[in-house]
Amino acid sequence: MEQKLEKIKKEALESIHSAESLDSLEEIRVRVLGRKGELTGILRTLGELPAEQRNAVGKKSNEIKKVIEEALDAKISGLQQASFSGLATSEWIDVTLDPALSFREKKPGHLHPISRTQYEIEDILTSMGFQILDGPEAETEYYNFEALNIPKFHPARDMQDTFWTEDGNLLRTHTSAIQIRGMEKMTPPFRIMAPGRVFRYEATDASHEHTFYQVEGMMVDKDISVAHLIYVMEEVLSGVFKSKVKVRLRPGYFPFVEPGFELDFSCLICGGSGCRVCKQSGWIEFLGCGLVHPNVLRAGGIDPEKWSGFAFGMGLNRLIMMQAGINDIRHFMSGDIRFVQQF
Ligand code: FA5
Repeated sequence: MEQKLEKIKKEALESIHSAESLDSLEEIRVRVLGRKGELTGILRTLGELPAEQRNAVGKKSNEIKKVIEEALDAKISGLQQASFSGLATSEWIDVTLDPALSFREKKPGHLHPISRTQYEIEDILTSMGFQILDGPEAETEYYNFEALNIPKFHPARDMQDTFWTEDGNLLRTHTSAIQIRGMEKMTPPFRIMAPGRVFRYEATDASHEHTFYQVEGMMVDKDISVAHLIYVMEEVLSGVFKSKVKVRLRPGYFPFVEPGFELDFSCLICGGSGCRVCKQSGWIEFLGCGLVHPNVLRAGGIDPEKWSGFAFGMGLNRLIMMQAGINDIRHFMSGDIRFVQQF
């Protein structure tokens, strides 16, 4: 037994000596002195030893325990001391460094142009009483098409090429899907807006992306007319461009509005006299809008005999392209930091 005790002591002191971290010292303590440790095991079985051995082994075990504990304590304080003195070299700050220099090296981040314009539009619309709603990017066919008066096999589905999921759902092709979700939640009268990312299964070019951003707006109240729509659109655009903007409507077809319109705004570059950007027309094509179709109100649980509404859906990417003179929509998704840093 004595030999066994000496062996435990020798091995423990050797491992303590060569330990390089507080964690490994803790492992040694548990291995030797822990509840199931080597030395604790011997102390526990003292009662089973013959009386003449019991005292001697008990005394020896306790002496060894003390020696090991002292060695552990000494090594722990040694390691702690060493780590404190190492702080001076590992965590120093050069107080003489020019703060302007270090600031330039670490450029602070800023909002992506899409987020910035989205927040601006949110501010303008919420100041007019519009409430911001959110909806899922992976949608059901019902919310994206059917409830919007676009039944299966309707040719209008071809206007928005769709990414279908294997389980028969889809990636929303427009934020109009949130119109129905909104109507289900709200009680008229209400004004809602929904910014979000949308997806279309189409080939990309300088003005078409497969993933882009839209902002949807919808107002439902008594006797809503096209005049309300025009007023809200002029307010939004004048706010975004920070100067008075005029809009005009042309007939446009979207199954979820009747009448439906394409909305253009007066070209800010030439003031309406005609230039390259507006293709000499004085107007820039901007978004789709109209008065909410009675079938859509009904799908949202709203009585079209009592209530009417307008809705619009604008493309954020193209708006920012016009604002900032960006000539290719694919820059937004390129992940090129040089593009984002310009804003
Ligand atoms: C729609 O998405 C309708 N939901 C808009 C609407 C809402 C009409 C409410 C009536 C009432 P459209 O497919 O035209 O419509 O898209 C709206 C805007 O999204 C376009 O004006 C354009 O700015 C942008 N957009 C459409 N397709 C792309 C594309 N592939 N890449 C980038 N922007 C696009």
